[in-house]
Amino acid sequence: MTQGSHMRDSLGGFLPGDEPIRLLAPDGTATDHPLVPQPVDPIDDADLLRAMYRDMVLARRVDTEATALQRTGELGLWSSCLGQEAAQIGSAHAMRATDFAFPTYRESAVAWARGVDPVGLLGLYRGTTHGGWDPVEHGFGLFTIVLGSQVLHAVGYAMGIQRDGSDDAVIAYYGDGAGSEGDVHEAMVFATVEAAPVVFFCQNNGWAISEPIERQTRVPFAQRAAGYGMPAVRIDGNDVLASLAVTRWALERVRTGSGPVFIEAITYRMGAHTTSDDPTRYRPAGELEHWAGLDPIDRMERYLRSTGAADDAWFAELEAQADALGERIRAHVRGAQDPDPIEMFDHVYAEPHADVQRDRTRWESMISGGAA
Ligand SMILES: Cc1ncc(C[n+]2csc(CCOP(=O)(O)OP(=O)(O)O)c2C)c(N)n1
Ligand SMILES: [Mg+2]
Repeated sequence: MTQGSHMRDSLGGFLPGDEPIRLLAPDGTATDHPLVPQPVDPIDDADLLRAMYRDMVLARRVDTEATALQRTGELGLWSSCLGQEAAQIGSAHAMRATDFAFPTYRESAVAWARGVDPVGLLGLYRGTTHGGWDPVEHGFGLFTIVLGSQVLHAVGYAMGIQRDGSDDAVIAYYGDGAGSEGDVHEAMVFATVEAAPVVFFCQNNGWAISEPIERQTRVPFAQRAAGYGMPAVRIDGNDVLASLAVTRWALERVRTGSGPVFIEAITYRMGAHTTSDDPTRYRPAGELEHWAGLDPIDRMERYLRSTGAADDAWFAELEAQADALGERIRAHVRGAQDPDPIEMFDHVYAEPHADVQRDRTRWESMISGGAA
């Protein structure tokens, strides 16, 4: 059974349509695809392939540490990207340093690949920061909870750099559920009409909390793109090679002024929606096990081992790096100091503002024990 033919009742939850592009099979075998103009060359790109595997493993370690820290009361919440590492790491590796990505709340693997220190990311979920990193420094926007809003921001930013004459490009990440928001529709209208340099990267992970994909669309998402007037590609989102190659192609295309591209990455959220959710209440029996067999990291490990691109010593070294990262994250999170509450007024506007100043004064008075 192929991934593209899955309906929910046959496990997987995806509407049938064009077969997703897959360059790396679950058994670790790499294949060509006639529609991929820039295939990844396994020999020339061995460093890149190892780097992407390393990033997937380390991003997963950040994720599992964060979940454990929430369970022990150190974080208020965590939104796991477990299972979605290939979609995120492959697409992020296709970006230039000067490109810009706009994430939801689940792109912690993209954050990792953009050089964001996970300690900043976890501070957001501990409530010790309202941001956690400098978006401009990393070309990576702040996490966005309001579904779909970052897609509008991405298109607005893309239209801005287009007017600046830059050939940088933008990725707008969003989920299948967010695709039902008006903001995403409006963003696509602007992007296509303006030929904005933006790639819409929809991680279709089958669920919007407990709402299955069938509640969002009657057709594969990729088919919607034609209605806006942009090309669309479906990829196996658990295949880091497909994610890299197709996003590379898409970014190069949008840079040239040819207008936006839509990528539907078919993947699966193997964890809970957030640590506040219990997926056993809505997931059909067997679905998680099915997707565990398609794990993006396992298949890349098989590939690296079978081609000789990495050996036991390399994997052991990576495991040690992951352990050290986990230790560093735990120490930083547990040792994090609460910020001065007054700081929240610092970044509301770039310039001083009378209303903010008034609130700030009242707040200062309240926390120092004065009357409000
Ligand atoms: C405008 C808006 N409506 C509702 C919510 C509540 N909400 C948070 S996440 C979520 C589901 C999103 O699903 P999807 O876009 O598929 O992303 P995923 O969580 O699967 O990565 C909902 C309904 C929200 N954050 N913003
Ligand atoms: Mg989803």
